Amino acid sequence: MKQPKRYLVTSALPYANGPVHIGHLAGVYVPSDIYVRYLRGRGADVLSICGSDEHGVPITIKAKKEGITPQEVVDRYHRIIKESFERFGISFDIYSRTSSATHAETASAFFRKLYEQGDFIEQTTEQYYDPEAGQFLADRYITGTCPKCQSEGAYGDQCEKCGSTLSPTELIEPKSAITGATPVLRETRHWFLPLDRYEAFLRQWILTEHGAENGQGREVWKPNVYGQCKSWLDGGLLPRAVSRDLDWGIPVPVEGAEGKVLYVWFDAPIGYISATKELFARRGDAEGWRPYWQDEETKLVHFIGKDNIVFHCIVFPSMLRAHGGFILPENVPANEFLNLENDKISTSRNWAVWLHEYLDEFPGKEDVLRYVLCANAPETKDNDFTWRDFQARNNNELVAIFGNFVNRAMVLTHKYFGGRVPAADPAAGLTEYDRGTVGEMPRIKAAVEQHIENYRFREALREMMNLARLGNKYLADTEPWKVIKTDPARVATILNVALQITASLAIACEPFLPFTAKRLAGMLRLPERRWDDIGSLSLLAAGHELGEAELLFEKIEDSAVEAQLAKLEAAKAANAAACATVAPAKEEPVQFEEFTRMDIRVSRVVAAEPVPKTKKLLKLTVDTGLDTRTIVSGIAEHFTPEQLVGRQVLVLANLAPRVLRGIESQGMILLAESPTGALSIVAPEADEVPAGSVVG
Ligand code: B3M
Ligand code: ZN
Repeated sequence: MKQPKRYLVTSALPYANGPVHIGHLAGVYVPSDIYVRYLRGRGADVLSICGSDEHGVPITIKAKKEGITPQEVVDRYHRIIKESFERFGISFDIYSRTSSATHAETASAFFRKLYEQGDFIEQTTEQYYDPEAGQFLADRYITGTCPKCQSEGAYGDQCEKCGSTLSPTELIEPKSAITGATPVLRETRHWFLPLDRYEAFLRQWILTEHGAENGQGREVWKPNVYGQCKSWLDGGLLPRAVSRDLDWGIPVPVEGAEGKVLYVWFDAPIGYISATKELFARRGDAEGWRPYWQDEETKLVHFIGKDNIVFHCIVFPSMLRAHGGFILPENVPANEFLNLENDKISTSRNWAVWLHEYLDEFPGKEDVLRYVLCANAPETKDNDFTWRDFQARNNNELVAIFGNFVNRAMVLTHKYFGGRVPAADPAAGLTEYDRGTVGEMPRIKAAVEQHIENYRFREALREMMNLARLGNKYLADTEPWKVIKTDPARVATILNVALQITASLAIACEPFLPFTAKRLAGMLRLPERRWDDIGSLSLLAAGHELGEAELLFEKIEDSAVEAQLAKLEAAKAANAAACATVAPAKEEPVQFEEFTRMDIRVSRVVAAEPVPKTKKLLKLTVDTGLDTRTIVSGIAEHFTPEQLVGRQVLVLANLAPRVLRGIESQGMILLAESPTGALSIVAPEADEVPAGSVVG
């Protein structure tokens, strides 16, 4: 589209049934925040809209589980999410919630308009009903045996074991998750949005206007988004129910709809509109929201994760189209998923890095996480977050490149020029090399712009860092610390150039690293600047007094990373323990990678003693070749301490530590158990292998 008059940027509304984790951040909130901060820097009229999604079945399930009301669930998580976004510097203009009165009105009015226009079809279908609880059951409320893989505990909409999509009536021996009763089929009436009626419109709008270069000046959608839309459209669209039998949500606002609420995916995207209204109501400008949603010259962009594509690209646009009078999104830059340490992030397994915990555990390091999540953003494919990579990017990039450059420029200026920006030598002027260096700045600026405007935030970040690299290289090549002895006037020029680059960096890094940008601008005493000042050689006037030099980034030590890894291992162990008590492990093949993660080492028992007041436990001291450590093993009924001391054993050395009877056990001895239950030690033949040898 041609230069928009204003921008409206929305970020997927997180469900208020749990806190936000790094997967959400990398997929949605970090990119959208970079985008809006950049636009603000350019002086654009832009709004960033978000809020909690407070309806839907998962919230009612959570409430039941915890014995509290759904309202209490959403109040709790809304607060946690809102606070952690604020602390993390996500700069929404409003963070609202879908339980607000404005939203109930807006969503009800939206539904009523479509209803009155005859845009819905009403259908009676048969659905499972829990006779004991006296209510219809949402798909997630029904569990049973998967018809595809026979595993138990499959849900009415999906089997998490084999990944099949299911419908509730396919489940073998279905049970209500509320009472355990066997559900019965009952008739129920619902409203459906006949998506098939919008197929032609959607094809034209998505495939033609937003498909490959179209010459109409519309933005071309990302291949993952376009591809998903195309396959939905090619598969043929069907009517979708927009109401549910549930007691939590926005009541269906028509006669005879008692006990029915709007489907959460009907009301949630309308939440973007409600939140915009609220924002302007707070500003005392009740009609101010209209141009953002109604003027064709507004550019609307939805930032979402890939699991939300169909709702934002097919369903919501069809709703907007049916309603009329609202603009459609110009782009929906959905990201793929972020994994954590090679495993899918999972709330139920607690395999996640939670934002509010990170903020507590790494105070002052908001930008480090923003940096790493952007550098690893799953823009075109799923990606992996690892704590080692987090550490390496901090230490090798933020500290060694960005921090180092800024610090050298500041410290040298304090040392040689009393903290005042030196004037470039008027006689000699800039050398050709200097000019080459400063000439790079506009190129870098343009590259960052290009990338951000095309939703390539990783590339944009890399270019921004090139500004720091440029400065670092400039100082390394010009060596002011040597030149000072012979030519102080030249050093004045060098540091003037270096400081101008530093000032440009303070502006360019703002969308990505807002906390750092602020501190850096403070150190430089740089007055408010706009994005377009990047590359200027007069950002800091000669004679301008700098503030004190402080370190922008600090090294992250191994111990910090190890603590995080141990925390994850503990989550895994807790989860494994919970699973083991629920159901015996299923025979699932182990992937080679899983096997290679086990660090099994030949070790020697150097001491052994019974654990007091226990029958089964021995406390062993073993030499793993790497270290000497304690392992508590339940083998006291099979071996005496004397039989063990001096023997070689195999130790699983990277098992998460566990505390048994107050003793921390740091590993596990491998044993073979015969069918009769006799235990024998598994070890290399007669001491031929030195301790520390790796088994695998
Ligand atoms: N709450 C789903 C999600 O968090 C949903 C997004 C709503 S955006 C209107 O994945
Ligand atoms: Zn299955």
